[in-house]
Formats: sequence, structure tokens, C-alpha cells
Amino acid sequence: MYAKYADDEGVGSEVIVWPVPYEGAVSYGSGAKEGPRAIMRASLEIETWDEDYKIDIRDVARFKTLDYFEPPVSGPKYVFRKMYEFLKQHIDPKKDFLMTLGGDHSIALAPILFYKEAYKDLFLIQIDAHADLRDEFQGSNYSHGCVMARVRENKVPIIQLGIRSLCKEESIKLEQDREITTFFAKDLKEKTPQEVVEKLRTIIGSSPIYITFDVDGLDPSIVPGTGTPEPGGIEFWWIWKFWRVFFEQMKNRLVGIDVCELAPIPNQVVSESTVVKLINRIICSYFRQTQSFIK
Ligand SMILES: [Mn+2]
Repeated sequence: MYAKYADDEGVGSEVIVWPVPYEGAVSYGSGAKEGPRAIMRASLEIETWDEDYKIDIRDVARFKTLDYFEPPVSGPKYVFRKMYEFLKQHIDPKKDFLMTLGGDHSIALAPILFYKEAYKDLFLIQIDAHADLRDEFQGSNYSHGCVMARVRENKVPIIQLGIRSLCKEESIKLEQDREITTFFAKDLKEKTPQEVVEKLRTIIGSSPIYITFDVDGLDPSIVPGTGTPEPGGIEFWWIWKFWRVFFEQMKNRLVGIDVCELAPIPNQVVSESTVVKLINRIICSYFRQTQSFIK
């Protein structure tokens, strides 16, 4: 039923898909625990051909889907621990490319720290409307509003793209923490993907990269199905072009990715379609480089 991301028909690099249908006390809208199923379902319907690259995603990637993670009910800290344990047992960070499908943004912490352990100079690219830098949120240090604060405690430098909603505590952190580079959504609008990539190259150098893709970073006109939609987000064709320029010019190793905060709207598939198109774009953009599959 969840065919495309679940099959093994492709011939390229293996992408291990890990569905994590967890949502804690989501602050506003709910439904992020339905994200993985909606993404799997939409992955059946979206064209796998990339006309820009003239390649099919199956030429560069083959997907293997793990069983759906069963989150403990005792809160996000325990979800983190159980996820981390699972990764330790089943994933080889030096070899395996993992794509974790959330769930709310709290599910990103375990894979990020897991890869950080293997790659000391790991850089995080965070697509997001929110800074997620609160020290504590909804009574937990591990909730979706705190992920990036925990990431920074573990010394992972962050590049943020699409930010447009934060609190005073977070604003101060952004000013003080030199290991966080923030491209606010309103400024991205004025820049070409090329200009942003040139800046990123000087910051990231040749370090390995992990991408955490909170879908609310995109404009809600293309992803209305998310818990806390914020107007003025990243536009579709901008980010579409961005991934091409980014991977062509950076040539960094991408170790893994997560996609979170998709909360599907009943009887409407625009959000998950947008998200799957962009997942496919990232996968094609990266793996066509690693396999020298250049047009
Ligand atoms: Mn987030």
C-alpha cells in the first residue's frame, strides 16, 4: 500500500525510510502523527521523473522502509531515548542514509545527535518557520519548541532558513550564538539561491550535512497542512532551484534528513504533494552528484 518509498526497485543508493508517527502536545493545530502515512501515500502519486535533471528518482535511489516506530506515551524525552536506542542498534551512521518521517519536530533530535556522534564536524541545515530554541516548552526540554536548543548544547552548528516566528528568548540567542546563522524568510525573498549558497559555502566548508526539514518553513499557500502555519514562508520554485545550486556547488556529504510537522488536512492532498516533490528533489539533487549522474 505504501509502495514507492517502501519498495526496493530502484538501482541507486539506499535510502532508509523511518516513519515516526509521534506528536506530543502540539501547540496549536494537531495531526503531525499522521504525517508519515500521508507522505507514504503521496509518494505513490507524484511523478518520479525530474525533468530538470532528466533522471528518474529510481535511477539514483532505492528506498527501504522500516517498521513504523511506536512512540512511548511517557513524553518526548522518552521518545528521544527510545529512538536513539533504536538507531544505535539498527543504523550504521557511517554507511546508512536515513530519512526519518515525523511527527512533530521533537523527533529530529535523536537522528541529529546520532549522526553528530559519528561526524564530529556535522553541520545542521534547518528549514523552519520557528527558531525552536526555547530552553523549555510545554513542561519539557525535549518538546518540538526546544529541539535546536538541545542541538546547540551538543555543539552542532546550525544554518536556519525560513525563520519568521520567534520569542524574545530566542531572538537574544540568535544574536549571541555565533554558531547559528539565520536566513529570515523575509530576507530570503530578496536573495537568489546562488547568493545564499555562496554564503553557505564560506560557513560550512566541506563539513558533512544533515537536513532537518520542518515543512512549516514553506509558505502555507503550498503547505497549509501543518500545526502552526506562518504566513510569508519559502516559495516553491525558490527552494526547488536552491537544492540544485546547493548540491552542485557544495559537494558536501549529506548524511541524513528528517521531514516533520506535516499535519494532513482531510480530503486535500496539496500539502503532502508539495512535501513529497521537495523530498524527491533533495534526494535527486544529492544522489545524482554522488553517482556522477550528471546530464
Ligand atoms: Mn520546528
